[in-house]
Amino acid sequence: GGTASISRFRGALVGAVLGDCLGGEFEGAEEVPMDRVLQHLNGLDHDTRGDSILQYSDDTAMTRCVVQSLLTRGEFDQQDMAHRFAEEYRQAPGRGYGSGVVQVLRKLSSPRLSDVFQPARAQFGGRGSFGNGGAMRAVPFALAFRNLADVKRYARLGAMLTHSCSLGYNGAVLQTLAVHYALQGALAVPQAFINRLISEMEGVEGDDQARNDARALNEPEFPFCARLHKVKDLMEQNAVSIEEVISELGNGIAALHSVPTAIFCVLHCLEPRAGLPEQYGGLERTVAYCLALGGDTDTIACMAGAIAGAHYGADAIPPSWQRCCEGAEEAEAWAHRLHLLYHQPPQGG
Ligand code: F2R
Ligand code: MG
Ligand code: MG
Repeated sequence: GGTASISRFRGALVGAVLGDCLGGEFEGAEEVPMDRVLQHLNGLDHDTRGDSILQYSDDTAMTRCVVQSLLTRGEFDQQDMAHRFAEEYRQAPGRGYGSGVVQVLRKLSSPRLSDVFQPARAQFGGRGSFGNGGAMRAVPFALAFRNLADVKRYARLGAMLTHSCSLGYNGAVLQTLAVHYALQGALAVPQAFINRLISEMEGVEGDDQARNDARALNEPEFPFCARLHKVKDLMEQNAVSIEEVISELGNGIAALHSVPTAIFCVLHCLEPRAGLPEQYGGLERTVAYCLALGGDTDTIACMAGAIAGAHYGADAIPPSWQRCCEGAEEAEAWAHRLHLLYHQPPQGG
């Protein structure tokens, strides 16, 4: 489809859900041979009865809350979104949440709470979380808002409900920007795509809070920009090993060690690669490659799946994968409604 077409919206949301469900199998694994990944993925083709539904985790559970809040309110409403996170956690606490964030989710359910950003600020001795929990649920912000300033502003605020460290919420901004540009077809020119992300993130990471957080965590200034430059270096190399990707970019639970990695996976898999089946399309290659990294596979595949889905569109999603993943059908319906919201004329102008 054309830029910001319904097909790209469906691809982005279903891609995110698929990455979460398919990646759950290997989350936390140190080494994942590609043979095992392909066995896992190809097994889905043969499951014609559909009796082995792969469940979604916190990544999709929280994304659903973001979608439902944006669709119900028609705008970003921090109280409503916070309430939905808390209620989702209360009803289904076993979706594999991070060990720190559950304290925030419990506090957010208190009727006496007046500032919904306060529990996140109290995390980790007041330093806030740098986990990737804000980034893993960020895709709806790219699908609800068209205007670049709104995309950045609401992605940041949406993440700050649980992640007050800039290395957490700026990861969410980066992930949202990647989906925003992919929706517009920007991945057709990969070098321009990565340059645009770097230039946007130079603005995002230029404030005092980001500088102070980076210093406190012994990271260089502009930490996400530094990682995106590494992505660029890896893109220019002829051959890149999995070990190199992990050592240069990471595969962990921190946003800094997973959002740039997810972006690299999408860029690397734009072309056929040795070790990946020839019959695989780009979205299938991306998901398989993310799983073979090990580490935080559900979240890296969820974020890369959203970006790749926004690029390739819904036709790139194998029906057998979609049938096996909990929440994938529902994501189709959200995509249609978010597409309407995105293309709605601005109010009051
Ligand atoms: N939690 C997981 N997977 C591991 C266990 C799964 C399940 N419980 C099981 O038993 O199998 N996956 C999910 O968590 C990630 C998103 O986490 P989020 O929402 O960012 O959580 P949190 O707790 O805020 O941060 C995660 C961890 O990062 C470390 N951390 C963060 N900020 C820190 C800081 N300022 N100082 C020190 N450490 C910090 C902590 O270890 C946090 O617990 C996704 O992968 C999702 O899939
Ligand atoms: Mg998860
Ligand atoms: Mg995870």
